[in-house]
Amino acid sequence: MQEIRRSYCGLCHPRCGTLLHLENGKVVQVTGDPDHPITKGVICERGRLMVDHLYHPDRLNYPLKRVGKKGAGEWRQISWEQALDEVAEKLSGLRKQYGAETLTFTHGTKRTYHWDCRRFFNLFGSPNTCGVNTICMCPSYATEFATYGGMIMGSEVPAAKCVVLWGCNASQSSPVNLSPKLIAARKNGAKLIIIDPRRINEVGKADLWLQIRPGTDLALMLGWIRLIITENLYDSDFVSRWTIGFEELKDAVEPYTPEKVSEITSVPAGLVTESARMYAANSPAVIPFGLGLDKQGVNSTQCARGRAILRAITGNLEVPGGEVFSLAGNVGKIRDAEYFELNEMLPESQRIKQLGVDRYPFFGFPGWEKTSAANKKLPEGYMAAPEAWHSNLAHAREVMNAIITGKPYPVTAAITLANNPLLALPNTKRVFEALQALQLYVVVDYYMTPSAAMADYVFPAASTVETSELWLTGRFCMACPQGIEPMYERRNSYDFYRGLGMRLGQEEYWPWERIEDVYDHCLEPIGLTFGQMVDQYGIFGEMEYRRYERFGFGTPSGKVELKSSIFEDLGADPLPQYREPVWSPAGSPALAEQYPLILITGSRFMPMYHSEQRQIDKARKKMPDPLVSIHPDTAKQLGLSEGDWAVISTPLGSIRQRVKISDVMHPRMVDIQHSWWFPERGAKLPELCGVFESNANILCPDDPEFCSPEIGSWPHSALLCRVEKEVEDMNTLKRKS
Ligand SMILES: Nc1nc2c(c(=O)[nH]1)N[C@H]1C(S)=C(S)[C@@H](COP(=O)(O)OP(=O)(O)OC[C@H]3O[C@@H](n4cnc5c(=O)[nH]c(N)nc54)[C@H](O)[C@@H]3O)O[C@H]1N2
Ligand SMILES: Nc1nc2c(c(=O)[nH]1)N[C@H]1C(S)=C(S)[C@@H](COP(=O)(O)OP(=O)(O)OC[C@H]3O[C@@H](n4cnc5c(=O)[nH]c(N)nc54)[C@H](O)[C@@H]3O)O[C@H]1N2
Ligand code: SF4
Ligand SMILES: [Mo]
Repeated sequence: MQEIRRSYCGLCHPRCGTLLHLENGKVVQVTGDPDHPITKGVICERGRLMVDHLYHPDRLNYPLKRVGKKGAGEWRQISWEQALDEVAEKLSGLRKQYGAETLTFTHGTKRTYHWDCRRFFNLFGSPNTCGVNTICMCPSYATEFATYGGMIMGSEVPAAKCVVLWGCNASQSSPVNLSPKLIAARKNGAKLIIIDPRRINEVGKADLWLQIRPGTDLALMLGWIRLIITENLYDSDFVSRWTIGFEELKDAVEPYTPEKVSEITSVPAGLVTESARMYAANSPAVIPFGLGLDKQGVNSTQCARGRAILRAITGNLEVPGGEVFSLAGNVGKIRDAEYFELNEMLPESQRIKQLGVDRYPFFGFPGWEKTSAANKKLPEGYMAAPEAWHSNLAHAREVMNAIITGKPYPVTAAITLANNPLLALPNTKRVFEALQALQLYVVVDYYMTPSAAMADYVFPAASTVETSELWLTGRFCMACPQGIEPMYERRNSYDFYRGLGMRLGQEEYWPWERIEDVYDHCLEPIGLTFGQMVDQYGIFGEMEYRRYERFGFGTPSGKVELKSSIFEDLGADPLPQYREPVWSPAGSPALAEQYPLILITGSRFMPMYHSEQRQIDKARKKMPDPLVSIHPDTAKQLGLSEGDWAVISTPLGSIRQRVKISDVMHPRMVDIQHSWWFPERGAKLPELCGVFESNANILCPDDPEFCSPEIGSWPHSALLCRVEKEVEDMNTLKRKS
């Protein structure tokens, strides 16, 4: 019997609408849903792998309890009831012994609901959720809340007259969302400026390409701001009516002449000037989010500030074809994630224990409380509220250190859901030491990952087609329907947290039995049920531009704060100041003698999504091995040929990847792929699926001097390394030693 059911793909952010083709109850093919109002039938090559993922023989299908030594790969299958009972009992005991802050959580990029985790943690009493948000998008969001009281959730790219792709590899990272919008913008005659140390695919269609030295973007931004001010290219009406701190900003950027910027960034001075003029003269203009800025460590937070300032002074905020961040019409009335997080339930006495908050108050409760308070002055439903899960976090390094040392207090238990800390977080050795030291480690995942292999309990997760989702953005709210019943005993994250909460005295806060009941509650204010939303795919709100004319901005002053009062109150630089990266030819010349090449990591590539798809044959056929990209001249000097195994080293350690010769790279730079592990090698120690062999994060540091002083963002880019031809397989070497 054949059947077609509507569902969605959640293998990355856009939540593309899909059709599941079933034969005798089994999904045999996934195609795009042509009636879907946003994705209109398009899905990417990864989305087409959903069938392989859904039925993969390595999928976790039942809860497992560790029976052998940690990491020995010996498990017993138990029921969800028993697993939840045991985990809850252990958590309860640890909370009694050490306090609720003894439990931590590590998260990845948004795959599941997240507010359910925050709700559970707030009710449990721990402020210590941590993870990749410290470097992924959230430094941008948090600083945008501080600067103009909202976060850009989707620039209006197709209608823009100028698009700046700044550290954003759209063809590989956003093939279904940003990439087609760029093409549409170009068709409409938009200018395209690329600022990227690599000659990415879009360079071929661009008006200008600035091959910037990694980690120096802030200097370029300050140069752009200076030029835009001195040549009177800014929107003086907007600046005088709607910003504060302009004079101070003007003074702060004064040193950044095109010549000085050129010296720092390696971009020719003429190009600095030409690009700034092109951006300022072609409004509306947009600078979509690019991780190349968030992942550069010391300067990342102020880069996000620099970009926000550029958007504001050029008059591009909240205009058609520009940078829009207010919510549209009815969409603003839907109960949002922050409503469900229950942050108010976590008392001050627990908030102050958040690990890392002393060093990075802006990214913990103090900063979040300030951005929240400013946001609450606006009428309800006008702007998204700053969610605690993406702007209020413990710092992962501080958490790992506390697990290892017991200081400032014992952190003894951790939950990981939809994250692979051994591959996603920097300084893998420290993370590994921490996972080993935990008294209780619980992982919820699709597969037995290297991180899951270190757990005491592993729970099987439902794929997105086995559950549902309400996906809220500024313009529309999308209802993503469950395609099929969960197979085996896979469940969604809501069931996991509710199951734990119900066993830990939180019964009154989990009244909704199923996730769809929660969505009904979300939609109550607009008089729809989740089922009705699914039938109509979602709702589009009416967009009102320049609403600040009526209500102001959600900042303490009600204006765009070019000089940030929130940063100033919290002891951070209120105006952006450029810092030389800690490891760089100019910043550490002695080190650069031993490690002469600039290292960037993690440029996205299809069809992989972070550490996923490594067990899917069709994906591995396309990308069988981890690749290090090297310029032909550099490869020649190092005696490297295409396909050789190379050893890449930083002062933190060495890994091996296969050489890809590519003139996309600057001769002084190399780019290594991130998140590589080898599921085929077996999930037990010491090999642990080869997680220590080609993993980029073995090379990436996270000590305080490498991190941004405001948020603690660590560097996955703008580092130094050495590359050598592998003389002998590192495994052979290891076995010998
Ligand atoms: N060196 C370097 N490191 C980086 C980066 C880089 O550029 N360079 N990028 C960083 C960035 S931006 C990010 S966002 C992180 C990504 O880091 P993560 O988001 O942690 O990504 P993964 O390592 O793939 O781990 C995600 C895990 O969640 C599982 N999973 C997927 N969907 C679900 C689900 O619905 N439920 C559950 N329970 N599990 C699920 C997957 O099987 C996988 O094991 O990596 C960061 N690390
Ligand atoms: N295929 C695939 N797509 C993904 C993901 C994935 O794992 N795989 N991950 C998703 C996630 S969580 C994220 S956060 C996004 C990120 O997606 P993007 O924002 O596109 O991020 P990246 O590809 O990491 O890097 C973008 C570009 O930054 C450049 N870059 C590196 N260092 C610097 C620098 O110092 N300055 C400048 N100007 N540029 C620099 C790199 O050359 C690269 O071209 O991708 C999402 N999409
Ligand atoms: S993996 Fe592809 S099909 Fe799936 S949500 Fe992402 S872009 Fe869409
Ligand atoms: Mo990310």
